[in-house]
Formats: sequence, C-alpha cells, structure tokens
Amino acid sequence: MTAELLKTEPQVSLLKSYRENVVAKAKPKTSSKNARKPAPIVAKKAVVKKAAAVKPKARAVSKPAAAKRAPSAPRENLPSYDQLPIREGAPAGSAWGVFGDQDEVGTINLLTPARVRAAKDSIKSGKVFSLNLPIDVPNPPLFTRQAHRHTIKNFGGAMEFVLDDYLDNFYPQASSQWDALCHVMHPELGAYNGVPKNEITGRGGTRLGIDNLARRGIAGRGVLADIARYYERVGKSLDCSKADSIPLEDLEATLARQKSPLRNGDVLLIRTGWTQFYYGLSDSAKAELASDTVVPGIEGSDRVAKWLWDHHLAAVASDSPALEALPKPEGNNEFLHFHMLAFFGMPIGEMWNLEELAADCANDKQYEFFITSAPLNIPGGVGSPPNALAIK
Ligand code: UVW
Repeated sequence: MTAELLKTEPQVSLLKSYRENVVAKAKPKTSSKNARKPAPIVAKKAVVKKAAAVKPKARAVSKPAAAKRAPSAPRENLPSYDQLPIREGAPAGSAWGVFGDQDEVGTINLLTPARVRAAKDSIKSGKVFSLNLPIDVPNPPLFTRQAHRHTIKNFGGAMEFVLDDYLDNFYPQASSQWDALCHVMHPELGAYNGVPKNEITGRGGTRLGIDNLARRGIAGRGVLADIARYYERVGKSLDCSKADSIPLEDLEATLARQKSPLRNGDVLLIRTGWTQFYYGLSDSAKAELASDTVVPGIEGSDRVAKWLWDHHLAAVASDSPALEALPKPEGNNEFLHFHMLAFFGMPIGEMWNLEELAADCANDKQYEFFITSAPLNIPGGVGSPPNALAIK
C-alpha cells in the first residue's frame, strides 16, 4: 500500500498565512561557510566547541530584548539556538545534523533511557490520565479535514456474536494528534534534516513519517503549563474565538507560578482552555469554525522557537488545534511549525485533552508526571492520534 499525494482546496486564511506571507518573508539565511560538517549528538563536546566558534551572523531574532531572557549557553552537550546550524549549508536556526544525518525522530532522541528512568520519580499517586479526545471531536473537523464514517460489522451466521468495525475517510489529524516531522516543510528551505521532498510521504518515499515515532515510542517526563488557569488567577483572558496569541512571558509566568522548572528532554503540555471553549459552542458555531478556522495558541515567533530549543524539550503538545495562534496577523510571518518540525525535528501535539489532568494538577499542585505516547504505526504517515497517558 502506498500513499498518494492529494491536493485539496486550502482555506483562504490558512493559505494566506502559510504561503503568501512566508514566501514573502526574507529567507532565513543559510549557515556561514565556517559551519562544521554534520555530526550527531553522540559526538558531543567537540561539536559544541566548534559550533561555538561559528558566530551566527545570519541569525536575526526579531525582538532583541528576548535574547537576554532565554538561556543562550547550551546545557549538556547540545548546541544552543545561537550556535545552530552545525551542518554546512543548513538553514540558520536549524538542528539538521545534531541528531545524525539520517535521523528521523529529531528531539525525541532526547528521551534517553536515563531520562525515562528518572521520569518514574514523577509518579506519586498512581493516577492515570488519558489525553486523547474522542476521534469525532471536533465535529466537523478543522483545517479542511473531514469526518470519518464508522461501521460496525457483524460476522454473521454462526459468528453473529462477533463484531468488528472499520473507519472510512479517517483523518488521523482530525482530532488529538501528533504532527509527524513530515507534516510541514519550509516552502523554500525544505524538510527536517534536509530530507528531499521526493523522499517524503505522497511524493514517492516514506521518510520522516509518524512510523518513526511509533517504532521508537515516546516516554519520559511531562510538565503541564496550565495557562488557562494562570489567566483565571491573574484576571487575564484568552479569546478562543480569535487567533489570540499567548506571549512567551505568560508561558514563563505560568511555569514560574506553578513552580515547574523545565528539564532537558521534557514533553511540555500547554493548556489554553480551547477544549472547554469548543465543547461550549453551538453546532452552528462549530460548523463556522470548521469552514474558516481561527484558533488561539502560543506566540509563533523566532524568540519562542529559541526558547523551545534552548530548553531542549523533546516535544510540545497543547489543547489548541495548531499549538500556535492561526491565522497569523497581517505582517507576522513567523511560524513555529517551520521552526519545530522542519528545523528542529520537534514533534507538535495538538487538540490534546488536558482537562482532567489539569484539574488534578491544580488540586495537588503537582504539574509533572510520567508521560507515554504510542502513535499509530502508519508507514509514512503524516500524523496520528497520540494515544498518550499521563501518570502522576
Ligand atoms: C495545520 O497547521 C494546517 O495543521 P496542524 O495545526 O494540524 O499542524
């Protein structure tokens, strides 16, 4: 069975966000000629030392003040954001080569056996929280995705007491999902690790697919940043009917108030309150949202990308449909999807159900947990329900 490339009519607002603005944006510059040859993370110290010697004059952080706040020194042996790229010819700010030239799981490499072992210390009560929404929520689906049809089939005859079922028109990204690294490539600079288009799903190959994450499995320490609750406490609000953007400062303030310092290799979960908002909508409002999708999320900016990389997170997931606010306001061309998927190889989780987990965290003030996720093993798949569990 092979994947085919199907082109759909994109929503006008997304088309504008994803294409016109981006293509209009000055290209992130490629690395200086001094950039070293690709070296996997296992090469460690030597990599960082050499990378540090490369002054990334190509890098342009849009808001200079941000540079002061985010840590710029690499922790462990990973290059800092300002030291990227380490591969000659790779785009500025890309981690191509950091985890090896043939790597297809990106920052999931940070979930080392030592980190998985250490994450067990986050299990205190033994409570388990499932983080998937039902696969028919939202309904109708957003971003031009479609609803599946579910058929329950009886074996019939002497086997009448046996049932199977099947799904038609199943969009693995219609509900809670991981974006695989092939989900979004930069229109000009390409896909994660420089994998050519013709080696990616639907174009003849199956590289960077969700099957890579499925085969490896995801397990480690998770941390919840409950921004929705933080906003309630401090009297701020997020309008989930708009492309309201959560500034980096509010994400940091939420973690600080919760006393939730991040560690390298964490899976960060960000609650915006979108799930609650969605469940409160009328059917007509849900249909309207599906036909022209406008969603809140974290600020999509170079400084947020820098922050995510410099915290060396393994992955980031949110209850919002796109993690970042979409569509972008006029003149804002900074897409976290490019930074995370195409440049870092950092999987993005969207529309996760964080409600029960968040209520429990607010109750016992424990915002860390053991997290597991087993995406579907779809060869070359672009996304999958996360099948994620948080264990506290
Ligand atoms: C789009 O950005 C269209 O998709 P997603 O939010 O699932 O990454």
